[in-house]
Amino acid sequence: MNKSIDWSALRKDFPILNQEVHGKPLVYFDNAATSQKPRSVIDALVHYYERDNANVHRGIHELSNRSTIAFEAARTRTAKFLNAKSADEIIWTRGTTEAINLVAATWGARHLKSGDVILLTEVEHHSNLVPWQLLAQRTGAKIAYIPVTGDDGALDLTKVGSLLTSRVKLLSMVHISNSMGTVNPVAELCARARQLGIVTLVDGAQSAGHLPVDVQAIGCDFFAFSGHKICGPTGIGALYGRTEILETMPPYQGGGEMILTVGYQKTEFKPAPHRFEAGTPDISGPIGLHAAMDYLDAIGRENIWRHDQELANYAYEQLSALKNIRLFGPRQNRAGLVSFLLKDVHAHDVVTLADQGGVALRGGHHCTQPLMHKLGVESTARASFYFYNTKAEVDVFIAVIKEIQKFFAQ
Ligand code: 7TS
Repeated sequence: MNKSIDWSALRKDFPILNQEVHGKPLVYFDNAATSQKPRSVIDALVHYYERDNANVHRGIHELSNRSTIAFEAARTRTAKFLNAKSADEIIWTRGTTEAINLVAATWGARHLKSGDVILLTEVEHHSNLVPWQLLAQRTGAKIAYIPVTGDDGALDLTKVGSLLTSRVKLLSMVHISNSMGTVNPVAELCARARQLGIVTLVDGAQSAGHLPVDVQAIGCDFFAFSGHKICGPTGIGALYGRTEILETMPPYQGGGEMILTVGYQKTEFKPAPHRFEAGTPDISGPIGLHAAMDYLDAIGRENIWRHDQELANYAYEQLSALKNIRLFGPRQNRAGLVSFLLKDVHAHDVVTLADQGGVALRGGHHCTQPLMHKLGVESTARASFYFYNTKAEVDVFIAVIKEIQKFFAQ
């Protein structure tokens, strides 16, 4: 599909974008941290609380029925969003972090033992590192890493063959790096892992709302994402798990909702996905997320991806024309963000001064501390884009960066 879209007109759907910060029009370039929410998502939440609010799966009164229908419709919508085979492959979580922790706690507890290897990459977010380190401590498993080649944030694929040994039980990797903007070849890596019977997890926190995602085409066993990064509410996300593999996994937490029958000594659990969802869930979250997915797909994620890349390339080209700047991430096929350091200026100073110009950036290690250390830096400054951002905003950002350089050159 190649429709032409009036991107700046979409901005009207986002009430928050229409404001000034420190007397300057807000330029929101912290979308990798969280995205803004369109009116339709806000309205879906208000509608739910004003008309339908009730607990799900237990009442047989009208409001409970409405809530349950909307809650499960969101699950079906999520399956479609990821092209999963069935809604039963979608487990609600608080976000990407909890989704990965769920896999570590349940699949990991069942299938990993001492001496097994968990293969990760050196560009992972802490949420795809720490749960595996905790699991490795509990089980005696080891962690190995596909190395990064350098500032370009690319994986050294020449090392993959020797790393995929018979000891490896799981390959877990990020789809799009939040600190570099690299797009990893996840389908190729999943295919290689699958040939060896290795289970795969893709961290889709930065990809799900930015490009079309097809979990069957990627060929992963698990895929995790967060609703708040794709125009949905905070506190809701999902784990996709292939049915065959979910069936092998014990429950996550115990409590109401996830059981078939309970005795004083023994409990029989529901099948997936309900087995993994104990207690009253976040109900408004999936409903808001449903509205967000409808909103994104009305634009078309292939169009969003093209727009993201255009902005990132435009920003990257202008930043590379500056002196005394170190740029991170790939030149080609860059996701919608730029990551950089100005010589002799701390990333936090860049962010603080940019904020005075109305531009919201992020500075720090971006929860990728090991990667920062490997590249010999403490932090970078990052501008991350979404479809409601414009080239005119990138121009403001570049002007602000030039001002900051001038200020520090004095
Ligand atoms: N994985 C990646 C690649 C991420 O970018 C993030 C959040 C997470 C996992 C965790 O997602 P959560 O919703 O469970 O917190 N990334 C960022 C960021 O880049 N700045 O703030 C959060």
